[in-house]
Amino acid sequence: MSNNKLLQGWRWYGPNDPVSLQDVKQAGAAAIVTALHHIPHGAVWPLEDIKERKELIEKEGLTWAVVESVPVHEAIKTKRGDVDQYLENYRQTLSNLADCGIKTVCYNFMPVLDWTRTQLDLVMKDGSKALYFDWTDLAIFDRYVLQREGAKQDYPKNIQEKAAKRFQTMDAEKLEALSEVVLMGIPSEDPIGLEDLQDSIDIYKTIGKEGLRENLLYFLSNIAGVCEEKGIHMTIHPDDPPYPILGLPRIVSSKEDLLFIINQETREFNGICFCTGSLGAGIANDVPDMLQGVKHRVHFAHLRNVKKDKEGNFYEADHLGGDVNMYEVVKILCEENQRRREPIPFRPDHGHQMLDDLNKVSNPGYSAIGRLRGLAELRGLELGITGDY
Ligand code: DNO
Repeated sequence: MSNNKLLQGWRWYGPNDPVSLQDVKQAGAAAIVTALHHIPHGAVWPLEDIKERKELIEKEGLTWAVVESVPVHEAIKTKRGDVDQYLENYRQTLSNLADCGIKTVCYNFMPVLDWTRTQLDLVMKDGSKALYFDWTDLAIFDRYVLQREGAKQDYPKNIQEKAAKRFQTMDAEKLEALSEVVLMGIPSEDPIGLEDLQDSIDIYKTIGKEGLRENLLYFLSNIAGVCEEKGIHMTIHPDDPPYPILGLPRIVSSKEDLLFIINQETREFNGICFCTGSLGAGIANDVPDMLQGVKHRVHFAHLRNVKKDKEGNFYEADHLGGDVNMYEVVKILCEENQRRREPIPFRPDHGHQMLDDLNKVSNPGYSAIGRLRGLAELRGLELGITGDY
């Protein structure tokens, strides 16, 4: 047993992030979570670029604790003909990172879209703004903008009806704005259009859930060697939101999914990024119970909260304010942390746009002050639980 404190992380988008490293220090975080966003997806991250980023972080007295993310190219997710070249590149990137001492890596296996919301500025009672997901708006995008075949029957009747009605009230500008928000979660360096999205949807139709699971296991078995040799922990991020959307399959949405992944590939390197916000958006998900089930494989955590309504629409709530029992989650994490040699890194995930940040532009969910509040609350919660003053 040790007296580890959880490692307090902060996502930083690199030198172009409007939130500076000095801001991060003032927010009280110790460890940086970042990625080389300038490297095209699928390409090898050069050793030099990794070193340069690491030095930048260390010069400020911080450490680069987690990579979020090394993106998994669509060629791997769909196991395309040229998959082996992309796997080779991925292994090389992991090896380069490990040689620089960075050994915890986050990734996701969501087809095409990395995260999906329908509104970025839902106004809270206190005037702050939150990200929001609304099934009716997604149905409008799906049926009337994307015009996906079979879209209609993928939604419950009441949502179908509401979508048809609301659509009548939306002009071209409103539809365009909705479309922009939905497509924002596509992590591509080139803007992707509706036709590309439709093409991808067709490809995944033939792959299905089982096929996607197989492709994930293929990916894991192909990187296992370098991970084991260099002590790398891979952490898969859950689906956000944890439902199949736009006809795309999902494989990291439920407790069963998480258990499948760690039970099929049992080697220690194969871990989970436990994102309480993503999982918490699932109506059937009991988040503390899920954490109990997989905690031994949690190598990274995103702590954030959501408030759902009975249709399953949700907004991002205060870190200690939504449907996820954050006290239970942090308690389980703290207990697990005592069994570890290395502390488990977490970061306050997202935050409301509030105070001075309401007048600034930042990456959606990643303004400074809302996350600062989240981090402060989570640190206090941890201290209150452990009593380890
Ligand atoms: C959004 C994030 C995701 C996450 C990736 C991990 O705020 O949680 O973009 O970084 O899905 O690969």
